[in-house]
Amino acid sequence: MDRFTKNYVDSFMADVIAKNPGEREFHQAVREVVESVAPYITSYPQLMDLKIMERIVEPERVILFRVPWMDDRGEIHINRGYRVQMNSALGPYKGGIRFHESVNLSIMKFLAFEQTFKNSLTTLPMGGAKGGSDFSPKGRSDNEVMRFCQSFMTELQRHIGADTDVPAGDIGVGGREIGFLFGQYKRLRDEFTGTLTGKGLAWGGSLLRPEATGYGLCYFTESMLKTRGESFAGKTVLISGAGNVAQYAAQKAMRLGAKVVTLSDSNGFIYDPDGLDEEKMQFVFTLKNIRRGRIKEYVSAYPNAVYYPDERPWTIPCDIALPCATQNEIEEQDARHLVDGGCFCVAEGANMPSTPEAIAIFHQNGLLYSPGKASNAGGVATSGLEMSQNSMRRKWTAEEVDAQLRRIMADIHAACVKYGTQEDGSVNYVKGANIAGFIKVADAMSDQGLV
Ligand code: NDP
Ligand code: 2IT
Repeated sequence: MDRFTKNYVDSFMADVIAKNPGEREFHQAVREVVESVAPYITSYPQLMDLKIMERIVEPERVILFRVPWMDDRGEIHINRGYRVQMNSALGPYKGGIRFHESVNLSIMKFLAFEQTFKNSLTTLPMGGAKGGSDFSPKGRSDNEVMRFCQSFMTELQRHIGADTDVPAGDIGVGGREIGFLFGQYKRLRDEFTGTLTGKGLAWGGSLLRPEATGYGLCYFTESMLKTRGESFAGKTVLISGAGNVAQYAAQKAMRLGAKVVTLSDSNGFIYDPDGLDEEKMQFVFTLKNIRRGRIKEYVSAYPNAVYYPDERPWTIPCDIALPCATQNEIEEQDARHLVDGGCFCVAEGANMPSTPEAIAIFHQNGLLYSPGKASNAGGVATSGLEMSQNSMRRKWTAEEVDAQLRRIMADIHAACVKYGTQEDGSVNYVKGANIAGFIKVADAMSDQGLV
């Protein structure tokens, strides 16, 4: 980076930090994008004059609201609801809803910011948004979750719509929550539209949407591996998380011939030296999605496996790591462990799971490394396909959706290669994804005038 570009990044970040004090995750996500696109921006004075980057980091709208609800014992709880409508240059706002006790404005803004570039990469017409609440469904009854979702949607419904803003799931929001949210939306607005994605298959959902993020992650990883003449076959794979993304990443990696040896949750991880198989996967689906249990229960069913409480999986030797839990779950020391353990490929299923220090270690050691906005885009891409099916009032077969998902992931990989190939022939997927995602949004914003 030349001195002029470095000065641009430094002064830009100083402004962002001053304007958004304490928003650590938001600063982290912005810095990564600005560092990638600064050389591009500084060579196009028009983008500088139009202040495209200054506009992109300012959400078009932030909605913050009270969510009161009553638990099964009659006690009243007050949570905070959010919807950050970041950018609508490419289409209606689109992005998930997260229910987790850690949710705050910084996390919502970083996710909405990432979503803007991710959605641009999918090639589909979607703007960027994110929403959620500091409510955790963990340990709550179905009735409590329903009452919370109804209260949340009672306010959110006035800000969303099929052509305005289309939410979906994320951490803590799966099929059950989308059902309750959709029911209340329909009741209040008296319309059966595709305003949420991730819906049930009988009422407007798309085949393969539940699988899409994990499957798309594996399709993207296959393309990365292919650049080195490699594949999943025979590789040892670490996966973190045990939720939606982790489950289907594990299933697909296993079906592509890999040995998946770990899964985790916020309490610890399980290591199964024999690897997952179809039967073990069914156990995990039932454990997590029906019984809503904890991953440590895996070792009671499969005693060859070991449970490591309060630890992350990254110390286990592997070839490939697929982080699928949450932001900043791979820190510098974890990255060193991965490198020392023989890992040569890290593809992110979660959003921003690697810290900047961890990413630097991956790059220094020549790993194949892809940021979530490229490799986990299959989820929102299939949400885009669900929107298309809803608009046409049609339903595509699983084969049709899978073929489109594969094509989209291949196109995203090609875009990363186009904009991220270095002089030595290696691909910097961070640079590639950020520049490719940015150009479309920036061009659309210049076309649409000062809004
Ligand atoms: P789920 O709620 O289904 O699963 C989340 C998993 O991650 C759980 O195993 C959870 O464990 C674990 N986890 C959550 N927070 C933490 C934490 N602070 N520390 C350690 N573990 C944690 O969510 P998803 O699978 O949908 O989402 C996982 C990641 O993928 C997120 O980063 C999300 O933003 C991203 N993503 C999701 C997409 C989707 O379509 N669902 C699309 C693209 C990205 P526990 O039960 O203990 O909380
Ligand atoms: O982070 C993400 O891309 C998601 N949680 C999915 C969003 C969506 O609208 O499907």
